[in-house]
Amino acid sequence: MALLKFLSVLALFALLFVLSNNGVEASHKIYPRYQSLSVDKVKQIHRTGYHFQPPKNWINDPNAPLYYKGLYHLFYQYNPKGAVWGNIVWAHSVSKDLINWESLEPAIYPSKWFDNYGCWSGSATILPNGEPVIFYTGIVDENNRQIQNYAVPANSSDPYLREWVKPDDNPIVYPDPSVNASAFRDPTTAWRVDGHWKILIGSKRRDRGVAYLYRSLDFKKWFKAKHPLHSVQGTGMWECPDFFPVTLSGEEGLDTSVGGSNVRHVLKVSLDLTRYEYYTIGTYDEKKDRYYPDEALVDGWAGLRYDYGNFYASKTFFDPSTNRRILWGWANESDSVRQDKNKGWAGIQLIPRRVWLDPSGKQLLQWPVAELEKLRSHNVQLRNQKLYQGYHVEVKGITAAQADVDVTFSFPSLDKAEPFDPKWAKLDALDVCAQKGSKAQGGLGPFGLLTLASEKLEEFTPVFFRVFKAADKHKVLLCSDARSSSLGEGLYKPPFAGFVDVDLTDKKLTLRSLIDHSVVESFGAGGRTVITSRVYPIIAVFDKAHLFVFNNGRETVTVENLNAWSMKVPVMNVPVKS
Ligand code: DQQ
Repeated sequence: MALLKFLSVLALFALLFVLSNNGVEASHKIYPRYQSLSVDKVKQIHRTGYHFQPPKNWINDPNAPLYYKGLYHLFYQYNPKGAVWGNIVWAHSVSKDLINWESLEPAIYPSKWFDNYGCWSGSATILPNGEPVIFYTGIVDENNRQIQNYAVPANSSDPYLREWVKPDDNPIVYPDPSVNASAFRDPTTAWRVDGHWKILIGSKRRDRGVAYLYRSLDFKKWFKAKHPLHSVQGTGMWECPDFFPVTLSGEEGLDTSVGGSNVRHVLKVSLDLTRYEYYTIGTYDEKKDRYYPDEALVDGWAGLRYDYGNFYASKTFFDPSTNRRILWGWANESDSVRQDKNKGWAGIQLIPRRVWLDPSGKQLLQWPVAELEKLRSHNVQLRNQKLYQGYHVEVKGITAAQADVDVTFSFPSLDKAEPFDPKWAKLDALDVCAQKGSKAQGGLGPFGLLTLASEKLEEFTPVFFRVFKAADKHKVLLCSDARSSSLGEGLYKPPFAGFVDVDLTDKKLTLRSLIDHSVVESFGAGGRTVITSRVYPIIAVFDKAHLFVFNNGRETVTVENLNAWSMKVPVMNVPVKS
């Protein structure tokens, strides 16, 4: 009887869903001329050497990362027919170490009425019996109306999880008439409190970003909670929400259902309007199912970011084999759609990062997974290299187009730091970086790395610090500035920047940059501020790329210790041998 009642409610919702317009609107840009234009030739020049990418075509969001029976799985949004967004399926790769990847056939692709127009982003949950379930967004019509579906492995004894089935009781969640049906997507990993499972779905109400909460007792029937977990006026559509606990004591990651007094929660959202993300750290009230971000943090566009550069649609997962929480993020191209079509590929996944709570509790810290270090080969070092004003010194002997660099700078005092103009308090770090680039002489800084540089510096991407003296304390700016990165045309070459909340008592700043042909991922001060730039040099390519350390500040800076490694090429999406 109860089942009958449930089915009729479901049928009513289905009917309402089909009949109603639910505020449908266009959101994802379609390129009819290009989206199914098959790629005959892939241009090699800016392809990455050790970042995750398939042999050709378009990729976007990382989906449902998970660890199962000794293998890491990464699914991702993929266009099997072309190099621009469209025809989206879930491509699937597996790895033993997060660095070497083998590819499998797409796991989830349009095949049912509830996903015929696309299989958009989603997440995986590992059930108490150890088996994974995927939740994803199905597109049901040309207007991109969205519902949530689930898929399970056809054979859970297969560690490769090759085949996924979509049971007949799909979909699991319809947008009710109060929800904007074309802005209702990207279900999170589920977590469980007192026997109740919960998930979030990203959405918006007018220009308010919303994370709707759904609950279930049996993981099949899902009911919308009376109020969202959280929402913020003026932030627009929240894509790819991610909600997870972090421990107050140490660096270990926690399974998504862990709660208690030793835990804080993180809510990250990807802002469709700005195409960047922000996160807050806060308290999750498990009884009321409400999330309260810490008051000292900005809960909006100017909030904390995992990455102040080209980084979007990210997702974390808990790795039970090493007790880490690992973050995946997608970096789009910064060239034009036409150039992508000509390259035959677009998009990379950035190197997975371990994330944990800074002991201050005020922000997260990130670091590339340790497995990346297996790719380090030839090593060169600089020790106690003084950088006087105007100096740049080449780091010779490595493949500068494909490298990992880790450097500690020191300075004798903070006295020469330039004053921080109070007017800048209203500006983004990015605007300060735009005004005070790497070439403008400073007091303490700019100093740092010139990555992907041509020998005569016609092209270079500087990653650098500038230290300012504000009324109450010093302010450290980290910039990754693409403005001089290429002589090529039709490219987006922004300066990216973030402030670094770091203690300068020891008068040192560290920087690690992962350089890989068309991407530079930089971790300032041990992962306190991270910035990714996509760049397309035309001179500084392959063995014509150089790496320098530089200083354009009046204060002399010392490279206390620099290690740079040439990076090897991992196995990258070679099909699994069956
Ligand atoms: N990309 C997916 C959506 C998601 C967006 C579609 C974020 O599910 O909201 O490819 O990049």
